Amino acid sequence: MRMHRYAMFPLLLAAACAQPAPTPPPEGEKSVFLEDTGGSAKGDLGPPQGEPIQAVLTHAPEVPPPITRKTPAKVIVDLEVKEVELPIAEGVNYMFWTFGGKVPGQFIRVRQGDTVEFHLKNHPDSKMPHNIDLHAVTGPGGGAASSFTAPGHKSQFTFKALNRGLYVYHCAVAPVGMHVANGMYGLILVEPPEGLPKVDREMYVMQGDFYTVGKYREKGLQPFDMQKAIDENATYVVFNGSEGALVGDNALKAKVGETVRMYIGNGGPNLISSFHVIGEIFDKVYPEGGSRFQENVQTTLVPAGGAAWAEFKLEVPGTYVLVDHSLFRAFNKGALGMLKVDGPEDKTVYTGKEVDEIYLGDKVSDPAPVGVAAKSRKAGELTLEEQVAAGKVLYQGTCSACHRDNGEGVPGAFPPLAKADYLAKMSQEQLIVAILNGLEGEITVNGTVYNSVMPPQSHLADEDIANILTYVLNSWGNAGGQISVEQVKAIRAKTPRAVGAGH
Ligand code: HEC
Ligand SMILES: [Cu+2]
Repeated sequence: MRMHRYAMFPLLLAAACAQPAPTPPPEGEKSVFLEDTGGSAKGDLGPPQGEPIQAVLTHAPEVPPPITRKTPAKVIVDLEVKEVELPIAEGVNYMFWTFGGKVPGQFIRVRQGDTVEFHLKNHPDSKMPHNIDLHAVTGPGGGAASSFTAPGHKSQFTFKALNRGLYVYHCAVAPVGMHVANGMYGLILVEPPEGLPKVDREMYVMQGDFYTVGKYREKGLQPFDMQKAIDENATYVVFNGSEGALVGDNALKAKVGETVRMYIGNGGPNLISSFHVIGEIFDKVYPEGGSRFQENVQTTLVPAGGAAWAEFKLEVPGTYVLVDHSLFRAFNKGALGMLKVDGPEDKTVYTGKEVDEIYLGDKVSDPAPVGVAAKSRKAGELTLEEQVAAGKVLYQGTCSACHRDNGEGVPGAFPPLAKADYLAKMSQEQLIVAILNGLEGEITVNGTVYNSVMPPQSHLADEDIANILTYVLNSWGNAGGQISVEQVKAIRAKTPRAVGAGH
């Protein structure tokens, strides 16, 4: 690609002669403008001026402040690689490899024409060597070969940011896929010389796919699974490094009337994101992080190792849900975030109720009890109350869509679980089998005949099934009882899988 770009030089240079360059370089400076494409020109704007500047780096979802400088500078970026154990989901930890201590890596912001002096440090506690390949670099490997850094070492290289745009950076030490799968990516914005139009808020959201030995939400510290990664069979697909990064109290926030610029990256390593905000239309999208924009966009494709940014105005309050619109990723692998917008209603734009609790399932309630129960079980001190509390959260995310929060079901469609005589007659084993393999055919519950299908729920972890059923048995006037993980595990092991059941 880079070769190709240079091969076209003479041709584009000739075309550029006919048009004035958008921001002329200082007198006498050599520069290369290709073509006036509304601020997209590539160019060396001359040598850095003034004292070197230390780049402000931010953790997602924060973005460094806009650059107001009118001249190129020497910008120093100090980025530290750390291998850290952090939650990827409630009660589930993962050993992330990070640029700056979190996933995604810290956001870097420079101006086109800046000379970037890059310092990469690898923390002494790291187990692995790491490096950095910035897609904003013009030069072999994007900096990778010059930045190979062993634990407890630091490296330095310098590049000139010739092209404006929003770029991914990532580690490129072999096995590259594994370093990226462990969270080694972030974004660097190269602002055009004239800057970007002013907006009220900027935010940083980056998607990534993760591969763990345990299944989705299986508790404890989960190791990386190389085979799943090779098979592109993601266990988690998340925004900003964990399932909970942008939900509940961590939701993104804005106010009615504000304009938002959302920088969206995708670290991959494997999956392409169909990025969508439920209830919003992107007024503008700069696809692939390039110079030109598209307008009135619903869902924008963000490639693995690519980026885009979206700009939109918020007209009405409420909770806007960020998803990868490959929906099983959103609802079964974690690719779900929230933008909470406060302010006055505008009934002429939208009238209705806001968050749909069933649609969002357990994402709206506090998942903390699930983690508490997992910890207690590990310590061998799990109580009935803890199981019930965890089961309630999980029930709301899975069963309540049909059986409702109050266990009353929906007349004619979904049988009640509250004071259900059918449930009361089931043995604990039958109950577990029904969850694993689903239930179909005619059944009579509290005098009403149902002849429908309950889909298998075997994607749930053993621990989650135990907690949900314990909650159901102890709620709404049911007879009580307790179901353990060991019971579920044993029954799963000897129960033949129903057609269509996962895992
Ligand atoms: C997609 C809708 C749906 C979901 C989700 C669902 N069920 Fe069901 N469930 C049904 C239907 C429909 C039946 C009746 C099946 C039949 O007619 O044979 C049923 C039957 C049952 C029964 C036996 C009948 C009764 O009322 O006692 C139990 C117990 C039960 N479900 C528990 C659960 C639990 C626990 C969950 C969550 C892990 C769950 N279900 C999730 C639709 C669902
Ligand atoms: Cu690495």
